[in-house]
Amino acid sequence: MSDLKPKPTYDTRAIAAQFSVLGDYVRAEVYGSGHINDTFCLEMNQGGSPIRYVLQRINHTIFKNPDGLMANIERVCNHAQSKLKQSKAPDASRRAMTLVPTKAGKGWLVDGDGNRWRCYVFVEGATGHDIIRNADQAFQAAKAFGAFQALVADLPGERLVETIQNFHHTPSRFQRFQEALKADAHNRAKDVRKEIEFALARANDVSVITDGLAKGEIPERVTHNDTKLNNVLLDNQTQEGICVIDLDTVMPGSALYDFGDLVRTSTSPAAEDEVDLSKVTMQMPMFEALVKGYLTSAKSFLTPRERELLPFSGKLITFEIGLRFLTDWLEGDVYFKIKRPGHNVDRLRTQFKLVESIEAQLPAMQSLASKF
Ligand code: ADP
Ligand code: GN1
Ligand code: MG
Repeated sequence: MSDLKPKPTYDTRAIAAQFSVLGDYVRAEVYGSGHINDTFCLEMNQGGSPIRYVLQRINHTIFKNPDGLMANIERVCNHAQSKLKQSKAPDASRRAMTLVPTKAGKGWLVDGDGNRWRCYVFVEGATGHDIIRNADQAFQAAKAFGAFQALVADLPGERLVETIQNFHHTPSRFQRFQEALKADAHNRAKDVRKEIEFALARANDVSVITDGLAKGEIPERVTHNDTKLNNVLLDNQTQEGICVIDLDTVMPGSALYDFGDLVRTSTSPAAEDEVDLSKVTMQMPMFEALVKGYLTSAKSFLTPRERELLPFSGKLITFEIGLRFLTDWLEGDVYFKIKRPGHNVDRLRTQFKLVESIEAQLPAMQSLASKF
């Protein structure tokens, strides 16, 4: 089983002092449940009132071009803010991420150790949920991610930088899995034999979306690429999907990657790392709410082929992320943050269980999706 690595510590007071934040430093606590970056909730005190910010260290082992990534994010945030201003949307400042500049006027900070830091305005009164509670949340999340795709569809300027090459290229993910299996560098394949068989049996599914993109049957769009439920903040009062966050992977992709990841994270009532697999199941009312919510924002631009593949995308993206957890287990837990030994095994099992559940219901999902 894996050894948990000691967590590095950072001088968040000194980091915060280099951003144009208001008030006096109170504390910065580790925040959220992301698997990739180091996120802190920074609390400042301005004349007795607390002001919060999100301070993040970008994981530059994973994001090898953090400056290109931040340049993408600056463009996306500026574009979103200016469109929101034009539309005179109520509560505009909570509807898109706002970067707080450094005192030197830059969009991000490079510290003495080469770490890249960014600071966002904290969107108050909203929550990123790890587990779906009801169909309205699924509707709201899908509507918000569809609206985000519509928002960035007319992003001016050059093609965005690909912050991780082949991020949703499922055939490449499958190949990497096969290589990790062949090497079995940590002698861990023996613990996941059944899951390895499950993965190998689905080799024929992996190229459906990438082939469609290559042949021009599926259009390339600017997509979010990490549309898990907790990457959209839902307003605590109204439950509206108020702000899409975690913009690291906003880059060229397919709308199906985004819809597929919504199916993965918003149809099952179980946590991604649930150990009781009997809880993992694709719930049709949640899927229906996702389709309705997504089409509310995306109906006008989706092509017939994209519409047709919405249910399948849920199966493929769930399989792909399961495959990535499996690969990370075989490679020694080097990518995703883990909180316990075997964490990646627990995660991959929920994903493959969900794939099974989707497979069993795919015809019904297809007939439902074709009705809207
Ligand atoms: P990761 O890439 O590691 O998933 P995220 O960018 O998703 O990191 O941030 C981690 C968590 O921090 C989110 O799940 C969310 O709860 C919180 N968060 C991030 N940005 C904001 C924000 N601007 N306002 C409020 N909460 C935020
Ligand atoms: C990671 O950053 P976070 O925790 O929102 C990962 C996604 C996976 C997800 C699985 C850059 O997302 O691709 O789908 O974990 N992000 C990256 O929960 O690899
Ligand atoms: Mg996240």
